[in-house]
Order: sequence, then C-alpha cells, then structure tokens
Amino acid sequence: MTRETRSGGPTATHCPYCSLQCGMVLTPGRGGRTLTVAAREDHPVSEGGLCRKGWTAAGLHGHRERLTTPLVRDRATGDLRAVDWDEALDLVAERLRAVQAAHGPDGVAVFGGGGLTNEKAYQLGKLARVALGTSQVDYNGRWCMSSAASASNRAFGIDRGLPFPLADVEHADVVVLVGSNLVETMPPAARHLDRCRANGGTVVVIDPRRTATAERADVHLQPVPGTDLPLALGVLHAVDAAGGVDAAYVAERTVGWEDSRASASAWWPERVERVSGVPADEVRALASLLAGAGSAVVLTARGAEQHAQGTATVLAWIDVALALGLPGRPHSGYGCLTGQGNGQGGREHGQKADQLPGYRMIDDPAARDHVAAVWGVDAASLPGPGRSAYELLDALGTPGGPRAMLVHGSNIVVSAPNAAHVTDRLAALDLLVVCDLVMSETAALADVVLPVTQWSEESGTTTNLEGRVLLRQRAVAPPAGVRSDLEVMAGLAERLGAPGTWSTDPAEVFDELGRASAGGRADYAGISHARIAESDGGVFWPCPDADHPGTPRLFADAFAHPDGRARFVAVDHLGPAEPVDEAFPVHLTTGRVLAQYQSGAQTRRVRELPDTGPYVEMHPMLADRIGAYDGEPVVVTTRRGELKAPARLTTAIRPDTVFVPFHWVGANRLTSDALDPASRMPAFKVCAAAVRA
Ligand SMILES: Nc1nc2c(c(=O)[nH]1)N[C@H]1C(S)=C(S)[C@@H](COP(=O)(O)OP(=O)(O)OC[C@H]3O[C@@H](n4cnc5c(=O)[nH]c(N)nc54)[C@H](O)[C@@H]3O)O[C@H]1N2
Ligand SMILES: Nc1nc2c(c(=O)[nH]1)N[C@H]1C(S)=C(S)[C@@H](COP(=O)(O)OP(=O)(O)OC[C@H]3O[C@@H](n4cnc5c(=O)[nH]c(N)nc54)[C@H](O)[C@@H]3O)O[C@H]1N2
Ligand code: SF4
Ligand SMILES: [Mo]
Repeated sequence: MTRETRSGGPTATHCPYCSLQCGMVLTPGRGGRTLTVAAREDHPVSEGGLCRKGWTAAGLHGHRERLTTPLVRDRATGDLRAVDWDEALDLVAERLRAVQAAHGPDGVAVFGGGGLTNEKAYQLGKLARVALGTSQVDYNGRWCMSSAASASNRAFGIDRGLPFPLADVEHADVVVLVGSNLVETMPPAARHLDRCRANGGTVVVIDPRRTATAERADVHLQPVPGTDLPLALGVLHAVDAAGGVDAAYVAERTVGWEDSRASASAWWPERVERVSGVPADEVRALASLLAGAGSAVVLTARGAEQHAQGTATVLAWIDVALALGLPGRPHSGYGCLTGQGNGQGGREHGQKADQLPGYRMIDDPAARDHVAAVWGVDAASLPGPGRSAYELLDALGTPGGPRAMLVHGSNIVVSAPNAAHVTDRLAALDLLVVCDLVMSETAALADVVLPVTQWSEESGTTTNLEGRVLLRQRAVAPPAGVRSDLEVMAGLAERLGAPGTWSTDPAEVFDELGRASAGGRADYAGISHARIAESDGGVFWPCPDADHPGTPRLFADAFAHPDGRARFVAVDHLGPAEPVDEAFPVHLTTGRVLAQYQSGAQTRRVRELPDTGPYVEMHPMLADRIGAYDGEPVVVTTRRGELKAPARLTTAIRPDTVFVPFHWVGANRLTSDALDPASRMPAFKVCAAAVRA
C-alpha cells in the first residue's frame, strides 16, 4: 500500500521518530478521534517491523496535553494566556523587528531540528537568511552525528550517512559497530545483523557497556569511554603489521596513506590496551578478523562521535576502512548510522549555520548565486556563516549575541550539553518563541508558544539513514487551532515583508527545494512527492533529474573529491577533554533506552511507554566501594552540576564508568561543553564525575 487515500481510510506513511523511518499505515476511526498504527509489510526499510515507540506513536493523537492555541506570556502576571493566531504572529513579527532595529539582523537567532521534514528544514533556513537576514541559524543536528559528517566530507568529499542500503550488511563477512546500540535505538534494523550472522558473518560491537546489541554480537570490545580513536589506530597498526593493507586499492583510490600509517605506528596494541582497557590480544584479533575478511563494514554511531575528538575518531575508523580497501566495494565500506527522523535531510538543506540547500556551503560564491536566484533575491543580501548550535546558545543574551530566538523542533532545556547554563542563556533573551506540539520544558520558558501539527496531520519528506528520500503523508486532520510549521513560517515571512514565495503546500516547497539543491552535492532535483509515492521504497539522492534512477550506492567508481580519490587523514589521540582525577574519578557517559525518544517531550506523554525517570547504571564493584544499593538513590556530581537518581546495578558496564539516560532533565546538567574543533559537536559521551551514595 503506497497510495494515499483521502477518505479517512488507511494512509501509508512513516514513523515520526528515528532515522530508520520504518513504514507504517495509519487508519483513523470514529470520525478521526482514534488513530491506529499498523506496520507496512511491503516497505523495504522495515519489512513489517516497528519498535515499541513506533507502535505507540499515535499515543499523542487527541492527547489532552496537545497544544491547540497560541500562547503569549503576560508581562504583568508572567503567565501564558491564549491568543488568536493573528495576534500571536503580529506580536512576534513586531518584537523581532524591534530587536533587529536595536541590535541588527543577527540579534535574532533561529534553532531548528533534525526531526523536521526536508520541507521545513529548507524553509527554516530560508526564513533565517531571507526574511530575517540573520546568520544566526543552527540546529540540534550538531548534537547528533555532525562529527561523522565532517569526517566523511574530509575523507570522501561527501556526507551521506550510509553510502549503501543498510541491507548490504547482511552479506558482509564482518560488521563492526563502533558506539551503536542498534538493538535498542533502531530495533527493526537488528534483523540485518541477525541475517549477517546467519549467513556466516561476524558482528563486532565496541561499547563500554555490554548492551542488548553486544549480547547479540559475536565479539564485544569494552573500551573506556572516549578511547575509540587509539583503538582504531591500534587496529590500523595491527592490520599493517599483519600485512593486511590492500596496497593496490590504497595506490589507486586514495591519497595520504603514509601519514596515517606513521601515526598508527605509534599505537602498538599494548599501548592501546593501557589507554583503552581493551586487551592487546583483542585488538590483534579484530585486526586479523578484518584483514582476513572478503567484505567488511565499519559503522559508527553516537558512542564514537559525541566526543571532543569525534571527527578525528571517525577519521581513524575511516582510515582503517580505507587501508582494508572497503569503501566502494560490494557489501563493504564505512557508514554513520544517523539518528533523528530526518537526521540526514535535516543537514542538507540549509538550517545549518554554514550551509545552503543541496549541501552547498554558504561561503561559496557560486552556491550563493545559485540559491539566491531560486529565492529571487540578491546574493549579496544573504548573510555569511553563523555560530554553531552550542556556541549560539552560549551567546544568547550576551553583549553582541542574539536577543531573540525562534525554536522549531528541539527541546533544548533537556538535550543541550551543560543544560543549566544553557537554560540561563534562554532566560536572558528578550524574546523566546517555541513552536511545538506539547508544552516541552523549552516551550514552558517561552514568551510565545505556537502549536503546530504533528507527523500524522501533515505531509512531507524525510531522508533516512541510507540517503533514501521517503514520503510521510497526512492521515488525519489536525486539531482545530493548530497550524503547520510551514504556515507559521509563511505567516512570519509575510509580516516581515520578505521577498519571494512562501508556500504552505509541502509538495510545492519540496519542488522549490529540488531547484535550490540542483547541481549541489545532495541533489534532489529529480525527486517529487508524486515520484516517491509511486516508488518502491523511496528514492536515493543524488537524483539530478526525473529520469535518473537515484543512487543507492556511492563510491563504486570514484569518491566525491575532484580527483576521485579518498583521503586518509592522519590523526592522533589527545586524551579526554576532562580527564578523571581524584575529585572526579569516574567516567560518566550518557545515551538512550529503547522505550523513550530523545528529550522525551513526545514519548514521556505516551501512556503505554514506561516513564522511569533518570537512573544511574553502575557496576556492583563501584556500588560496593561507595556503599550504594540497587534502586537506592545515588548522587552524581560533575564540575557543572549534580543529579540524584536511583542506582541500577549491572555487571554489563565497566566498573570505572556510569551511564545515565538523557531522556529526562538531569543528565545534561552534568555533561560538559567541550566541543569537537571541526564539527563543533559536544562531548556528550564522556566527562569526569564523582558518585556517592
Ligand atoms: N530508543 C531510542 N532510539 C533512538 C533515539 C532515542 O532517543 N531513543 N534517538 C535516535 C537518535 S537522534 C540517535 S542519534 C540514535 C543514537 O543511537 P546510538 O548511537 O545507538 O545511541 P546512544 O545510546 O546514544 O549511544 C550508543 C552507545 O554508545 C555507547 N558509548 C558511550 N560512550 C562510548 C564511547 O566512548 N565509545 C563507544 N564505542 N561507545 C560508547 C553507549 O554505552 C551506548 O550503548 O538513536 C536514534 N534512535
Ligand atoms: N546527554 C546527552 N544529550 C544528548 C544526546 C546524548 O546522547 N546524550 N544526544 C543528542 C542527540 S543525538 C540529539 S538528536 C538531541 C535531540 O534532542 P532534542 O533536540 O531535544 O530533540 P527532541 O527531543 O526530538 O525534540 C524535539 C522537540 O520538537 C517537538 N517536535 C517534534 N516534531 C516537531 C515538528 O515537526 N515541528 C516542531 N516545531 N516541533 C516538533 C517535540 O515535541 C520536541 O519537543 O539530543 C542530544 N542530547
Ligand atoms: S525503529 Fe525508529 S523508525 Fe522504526 S518504529 Fe522505532 S522509532 Fe520508529
Ligand atoms: Mo541524534
């Protein structure tokens, strides 16, 4: 079933949550009051699978906590009061103008999200550059895989999460997952790992915790958080020492090997063991497994990427893949498992501080000319690059920083690193406008809250982790009083007197996005809503024209650098941004659990999903040392703050490490604001902590 039926019958669409974008069918009942989720058996991405979050995604349909009217904070009482849309949008436009009159165009900031459809992400970047003329636009994708993006751009000249369909891993001899808990974060995708093993392949998981994913693998390496980089260099060292380097591939398809080889030469496996805690034998065993494999895939996720050296870590693993001759070979290569529903497309079409649509760069004169022509404005009027997400939030309300901000699709108060500080910065704004479905912790701080449609109530495209462009279709009418993000943006653009067109029809906006992306690295010019609806499982970019079949696999003949070759990049381990010491002797890492999504704004409100609150996962040895008991409260302290939460004892975690899920306020009051120098991604995955009973 791929066609939309407008008569209140079943509608084929995709899940609102993660980057797998499982296919689902929504069926409204009882005059639209209920909404039933079924899995799309025929969709190649999920083949009838959905995880617990997907099955319960309709839990927010008709939910009593849905926002259905614009709210404005009353200056006298400090309370939010209901107003009509015209009053809300007039007020926002008037106050944005006042801020810009006093502080210049960059006095207004825009913060987007990787959960927004391509249409919204595109329009948000355009709103910032054309209607507001501000350079200060960025999004939560910086929190998510941006280090893998910067590494892929450097190594391959292009950034598409997976340069091949995920199902390719089923035929690989070896699959290495570096910092991915796929079994809990994309459960239906775990079938590919199971099939790989059934086909005789070996699955390797690298994670400081023996996760559900590690349990389902053949090999589990358990490093100290933040040491994947020396581990990769150790594997490279041992591959080289064992004569496993594919010299012909290195000579024909790459440049820079000798420098990478030299930096790996300093990381013999015993030295790696001292830093990472992974026994030298296990490093050598992984190297010989990889060197002996006919095909192999290396995949990174947030465990490897969310570090102060995240880009260098991914580059080191790409170096391993290149030395083995994997990228571009069948059932082989390097890939990043993106995270949010539109984690891939959300970083291609211009809501990122340095980007224009089509993955064009905003400081490239030719890119500016092309996009300005599509937008009907003068290229000179477009601002230059702005601040990255954390740097933007850190500057709010400071001298020279933005005084007003529009937020679409992020719950910053829960998800940003060093969150107590960031919350202070939000409070220092003259105007905070939040568009959301529910009263998120961030919306609760806003001066104006605008209620928007959710995935089942609107159409739009997402680009999943494979670079596959998919169509979500409207299945039910939105609640009265709710508008789409596109309608909000059009309403503001009109009030701000913006030039150009501001369609509220997602199919039209997508066609404009296609023109803006034409000729860019992420070229969508040949894709349309109608084409995706008729396709067999979506269209892979690049797809430059309507007759082009799309591109499921990249790099078979050439990489995207002008000379067609991939780059080895020599990197070295600088050690953690915040080393453990006597006062803060434990590594704190953070991440996800199966039944909650991100900041939890949506899933914590779904009745069927367990809402446990934060907890502190720790080894019984550590618990013993501090006198903690399972289920009893412990206090985790870092240089930023403190969290009191129940201990959960498990032998699955390293005794020197604790893990806190970030779906509730708490974890990010502890995390540090160390940023990767290239991607500006925060180090969510390790900081120094103290734990007491
Ligand atoms: N259930 C659920 N699924 C989701 C999401 C969700 O919120 N909930 N969010 C989606 C999004 S946006 C994303 S980005 C993805 C993320 O998907 P994943 O990257 O799979 O999820 P995380 O739990 O953040 O991190 C994965 C693992 O990294 C490990 N880890 C921690 N530190 C290190 C380290 O230094 N090195 C290594 N090798 N591993 C380390 C953690 O123990 C954890 O098991 O999930 C997507 N899917
Ligand atoms: N400690 C720690 N912190 C982390 C991470 C970690 O591993 N550890 N992971 C990071 C990662 S990878 C990510 S992706 C971030 C994500 O963290 P957030 O940016 O907070 O992402 P969400 O919780 O998905 O927030 C989306 C918000 O937008 C709303 N929303 C949903 N759809 C729409 C829409 O179409 N339009 C509008 N206007 N609103 C919408 C939701 O209700 C919700 O309030 O968290 C990061 N923070
Ligand atoms: S795996 Fe991701 S896309 Fe699939 S049902 Fe679960 S949350 Fe939705
Ligand atoms: Mo993410």
